[in-house]
This record gives sequence, structure tokens and C-alpha cells, in this order.
Amino acid sequence: MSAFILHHYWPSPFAHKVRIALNMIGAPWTSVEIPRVPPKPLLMPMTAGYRRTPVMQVGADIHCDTQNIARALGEAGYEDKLFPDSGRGQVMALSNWVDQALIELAIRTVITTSIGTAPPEFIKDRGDLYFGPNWNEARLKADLPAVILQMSAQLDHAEAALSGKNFLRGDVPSWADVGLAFLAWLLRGRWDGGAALLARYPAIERVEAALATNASDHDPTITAEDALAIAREAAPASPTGMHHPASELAVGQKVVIRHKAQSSDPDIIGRLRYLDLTRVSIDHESAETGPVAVHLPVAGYSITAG
Ligand SMILES: N[C@@H](CCC(=O)N[C@@H](CS)C(=O)NCC(=O)O)C(=O)O
Repeated sequence: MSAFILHHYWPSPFAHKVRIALNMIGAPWTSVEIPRVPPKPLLMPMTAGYRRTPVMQVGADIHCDTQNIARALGEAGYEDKLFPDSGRGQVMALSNWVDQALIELAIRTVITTSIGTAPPEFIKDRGDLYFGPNWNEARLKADLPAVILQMSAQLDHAEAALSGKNFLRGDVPSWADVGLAFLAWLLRGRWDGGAALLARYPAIERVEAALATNASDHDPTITAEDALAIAREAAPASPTGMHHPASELAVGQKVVIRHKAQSSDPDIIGRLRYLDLTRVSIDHESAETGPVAVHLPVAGYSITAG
């Protein structure tokens, strides 16, 4: 069976980002389908509190957040395909820009235009997750035209960055192009204004088409119970240790990892296993999984002594 187990649901845009990447690099993968809203009783025992989608499991190593999943795929032998020409720094910077400058606006647009058609509990859950404690539907709707203007401006920057090139860094695609492809997938598939907006950006549409992936291009789905058993039977294979020159945290100490944006994300709590400039790992244990290592990116999270 494939080493990579993607815990996801099919409509998840961030999960689609990883599905596009797995297809682009030709890595075999399997998946577990998880609920779209909490509770997630067969996932959360693995994640020490992380509730977002997707999560990528490799035995007893649990990778959270797509930024960290990209690093894990690189370390598993796909570095050159995700970050061609030793371009990891530029690719990660571009990809973070797409997530922050564009995906946030796209998600806001999709959620705002789903009000009234998506289940109210879904809107409430996502509102609390993405817009902080004081959001309300009327303000989201009032803000929408300005959000679309913002998004068009950022799309224009991305289109210009593709000028004269097939992909953001030249002839071959990278993790940064995966960001544009899942953005286009989200806008086209979930917003009735998406196709018309994207039609103004032909280079982005070309990246979207070049990286388009088919949901069936993966090994058969496994059950969540099987995935828990795989975690239980494995031991974390990832390294331990402090590799951060400026942190006073110590391996073995209890730490709390918190999303930096205001959101309803629960805290992620465990004993520090590993820290370097871009990754934090904690040891976590549950009856369902035994000991696992949970990995997150440093960027975008606050990590403090617990
Ligand atoms: N920064 C995260 C964002 C992940 C994210 O927001 N995912 C959405 C789904 S596309 C989510 O978790 N929604 C709530 C949920 O699935 O419970 C990443 O890159 O993985």
C-alpha cells in the first residue's frame, strides 16, 4: 500500500492542492475520507488537536498543513519535482503569497456566496474558522464587491508573473503552480462568477489545465480505522532535536501550537520533539494510535511553552 495516506474530503480545496501535487510528482497515495465539519472522532486522536483538512499520514508521522506536507513530500524523495532547480526558497515564498493574498480572498468569496444555500452549520463553522469571532453574514455580503476587486488585482500579479513562461519558474511546474491550480479549481467549481473571472487570466487557466487531476488517480480509499491501526503498528520515523538557534524551547517540554490568525482552531498540544526554522514536531499519544509525531510548519503558527 502507498506510504502516503491523505485524510481529506473531496470538496476540500487545500486537500485538492495536495492531490494536484501528488499527481504532478507521480507519488502513489491512498486516502481516508473525513467529515467536512467536526466532530472528527477518527482523525483527532492522531493530530493532537489540529482539526483542519488535509492531514497526511506516513505510518506514525502525521503531517499537518499543506506547507509542511510539501516539505514532507520533498523529504520523501520528491524535492526536485516540487522545487525544481533547487528553487525551494522562491517556490515557498510564491506559494505562501498565493495562500495569503489569493486563497483567503477566494475562500471569503465562496463562503459569502454560499450563504443561503450551504447548510447553516457549515457557514457558522467556516465563519468562525476563517473570519474570527465577530464576523456576520451581512458584513461578508457587503464586503464582497471589494473582496472581488482585491482578488482581481492579485490575480493580475500572478498572470504577469507567468508572462512569457509556461509556469511560474519557467518550463516545468512546481509547488507554486500547484497553488494557482487549486485556486482556479476552487473559484471555477464553487463560485458562479469564477469561470468569467478566470477567463481574464489565460496564463493562469493554462496552469490550471496543465495540472488538472482526476479524483480517481489514486489507490483505493482505506477506512479511518485501518489508518489508526497503521499508526498504532508503526513508530514515528522522523528526527528529534533542537535545530533552531534562536529558540529557548527544549525537547521534551510541553508546548502549545496556535494558529496565528484569529480563528476557532483548537490549540495543538504536545511535548516538543523537534524544532528547526520551518518545522515544529510534537510527540503525542492516544489510545487509538499509540505514540505518534505530529508535524506543523512554523510560519503561520505561534509556538509557546505550555
Ligand atoms: N493552512 C492550512 C489551511 C487548511 C484549511 O483551511 N483547510 C480547510 C479545508 S479546504 C479546512 O480545514 N476546513 C475546515 C475543516 O476541514 O474542518 C493548509 O495549508 O493546510
